[in-house]
Amino acid sequence: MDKWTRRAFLRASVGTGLALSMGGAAGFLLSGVEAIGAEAGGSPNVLLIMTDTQRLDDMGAYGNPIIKTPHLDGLAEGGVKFTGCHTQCPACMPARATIFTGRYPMAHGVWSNGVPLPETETTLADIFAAAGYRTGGAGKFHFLPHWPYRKSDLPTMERHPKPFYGFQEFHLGEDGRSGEHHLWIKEHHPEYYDKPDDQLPAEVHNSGWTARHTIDFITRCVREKTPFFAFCSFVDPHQPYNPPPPYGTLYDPEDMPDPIRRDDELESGRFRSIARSRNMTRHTERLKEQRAKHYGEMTLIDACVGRLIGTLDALGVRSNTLVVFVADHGDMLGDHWLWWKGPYHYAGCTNVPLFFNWPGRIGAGRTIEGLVQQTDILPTICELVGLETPLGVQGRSLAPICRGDTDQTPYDYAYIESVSSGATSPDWQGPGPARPATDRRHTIDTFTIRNHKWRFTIFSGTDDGELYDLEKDPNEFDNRFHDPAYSSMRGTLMAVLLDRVGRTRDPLPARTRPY
Ligand SMILES: [Ca+2]
Repeated sequence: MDKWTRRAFLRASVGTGLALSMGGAAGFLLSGVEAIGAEAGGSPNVLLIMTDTQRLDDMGAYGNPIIKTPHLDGLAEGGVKFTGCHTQCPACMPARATIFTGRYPMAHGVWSNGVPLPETETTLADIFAAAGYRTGGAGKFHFLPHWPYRKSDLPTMERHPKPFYGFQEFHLGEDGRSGEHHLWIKEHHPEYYDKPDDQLPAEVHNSGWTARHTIDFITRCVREKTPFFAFCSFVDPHQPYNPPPPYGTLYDPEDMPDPIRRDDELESGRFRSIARSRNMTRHTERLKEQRAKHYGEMTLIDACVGRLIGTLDALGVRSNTLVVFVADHGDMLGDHWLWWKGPYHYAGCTNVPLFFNWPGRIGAGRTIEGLVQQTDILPTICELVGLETPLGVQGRSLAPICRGDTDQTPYDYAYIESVSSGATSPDWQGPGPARPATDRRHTIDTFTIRNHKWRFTIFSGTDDGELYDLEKDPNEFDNRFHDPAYSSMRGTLMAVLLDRVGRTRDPLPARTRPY
């Protein structure tokens, strides 16, 4: 079945689940969860939990001795934890599109924030809906652009009475208190409408709201004996870092680690102009205050995850539910004088936590250090629950690793790209005038391969790049790209990189005639 035919098939299948889910949505959020009793049999459920802008080391289970994430740690240590997962693009929309399609940015087409996920792509939710599952999600999807933070006109189920990228039920609470979360506060908690996040009760905050919708969805599915694919997607610990009480004061800034950086990077580093323009990153004390609040946002998320897992336990479906956790990308948090995320392919920005937990089905306590990618999440979930992976998926299934058949990951190198374009569509709604598609004057694309020994990056259209010898220089300080001592290795890595660039393309649109 080609992509177009398959899409039509999925659309038809999704429609059949809609009436049920719309009816169920009328029942509002539960204050508590009643035990249903018997363990549900039949098709296994899936709970995909995602965070936004979480580094690998923003979790106790990944070696952070300060941050408190006991529920996430328990899940990670009770399953298979990957330490070598890299995003294929350190930006929200491309990373999410990759996780949901199992395809590289140059295949699904979401090469940057601001590009909608094409309707022709098949998402995880499409696959589960077609298999007879109930599909529901809450929180940050970011399949559609946010800019300029349209507070009220993002899709809601009322306004968009059809599945949203395969989700029969969806509650969008995207960045900047927008979408349905914004509307909900306005209607149900007007006293907090003008308050910043750090003055909200945790239950009104986006994280609490996202968890509650997910809990409500799961509870209804179990009661109606329908297998579910649930997506619980937290907007945090994305900036601004301002968690509600008590999470904003949970950590002492003095306890925060120093950023990984060196003075000479401000003079000669690739991103020195960006680093210099962000005055805040100069001040270590201020950085540590922000990091303490970033950690606070993670601990609130962890409390929410504890409630999600408690719900699965109370409903008796824990052992029939695959739980998957991943972040879309990392955060520089002051490393290399940089902040947030961007086309920086340092580990702080690209290396994300990923684990699979399924008591009795996935062995506990295993840590896999080999390289894996966000492209692999979709085929892994499909294989673990017994669904066929659609044609066109480019990632590799990690199910054999999860089952304990092997510790060997499918890659010698992870691949990362950040592409840019000066051109904008005629529908451009950002600052400044629209620029024609032929305007490529500002295009510099960044392509990277990395493993545990090397990080190699090229900037297209220039003779510049980055080459770090990670065994000698794990913090990516000394760029050997132009070092004659590394010229042979540079050639070898260039060949590997060009091969990956070529193999990640998927020409679109599909042709309609032989010639
Ligand atoms: Ca935040």
